[in-house]
Amino acid sequence: MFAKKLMIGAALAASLMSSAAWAQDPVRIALVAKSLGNGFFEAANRGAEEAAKELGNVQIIYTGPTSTTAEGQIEVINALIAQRVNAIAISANDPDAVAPALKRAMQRGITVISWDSGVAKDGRELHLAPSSNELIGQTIIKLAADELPEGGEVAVLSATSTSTNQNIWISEMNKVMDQYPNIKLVATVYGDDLADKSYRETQGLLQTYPDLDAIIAPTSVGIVAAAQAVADAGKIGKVNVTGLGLPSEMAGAVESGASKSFAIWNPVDLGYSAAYLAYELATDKAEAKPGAVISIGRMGSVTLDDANEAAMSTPFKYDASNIEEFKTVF
Ligand code: RAM
Repeated sequence: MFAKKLMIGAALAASLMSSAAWAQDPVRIALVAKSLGNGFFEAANRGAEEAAKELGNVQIIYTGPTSTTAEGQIEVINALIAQRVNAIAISANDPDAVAPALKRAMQRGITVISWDSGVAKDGRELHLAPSSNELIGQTIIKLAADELPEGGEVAVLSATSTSTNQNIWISEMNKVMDQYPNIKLVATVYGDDLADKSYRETQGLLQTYPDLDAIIAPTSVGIVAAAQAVADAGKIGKVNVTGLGLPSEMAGAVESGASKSFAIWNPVDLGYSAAYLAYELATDKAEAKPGAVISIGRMGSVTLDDANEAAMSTPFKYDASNIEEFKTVF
């Protein structure tokens, strides 16, 4: 009898101890990049770490596939489900292909959000876009057009052909092309956010379109490679490379003149905001539903639209006048 009581007591103590230990377990948030080795996602990870420090008791697991494929991300997601993380915040290589794996994660109680590059609505609780898609689409063509007062030929060097964010931005850009009757969009090619493929695709554009005046690369990997290919082809001053890039990676291209200007939002702030949102949902401080106003800490708050989407801020233009100041920031 006594022994039995002792055993019950021990079991109770053990379960109390484990629940106390559970209470101290960190909230584990996986930040899933399109691929590893991309400076944009590394900057976002710095922001996520910043949010973790501010929130306390949060662990960021920065991960992603080695190349920008949905298959690679599905493997990563399955591993995160097995690790029983509390939240997954993903920038998707394909809006649909990763959705089934993410649905499985949600069924197991894992919070799932997308950020940067979205997941189909049923595969995530909310999506955080860096900025308004319309604004980004309008910005990238304006950057090219502003340097071509007489008009000219423009080509797009994108990331992967399934990338949610670039595809939306390009379609928003296409919607306003009639505002630029002198600008002819001659081609759209895909460098898959790989430096070497982006470089080769740029070489292909330069060969196929000898009169090309500008390349719009709405990808931080593509824009650097395109600027390099233009410089190597001796076409600085003839072909202007613009789009979206990191000041730290584009400083040389601005200095050489291969890129007159480009734009981007702050990727550190974006990673910070994504981690913050994942935390708010995972700890039940907020619920993802249309109209919800959710805190993003030092960045303020976001309000979810009917599709549970929100945008963080506006893109900022970088050129010779400010690149020195920002190249050490991100
Ligand atoms: C690349 C990625 C990312 C995009 C930036 C601008 O790093 O494609 O998704 O937001 O470029």
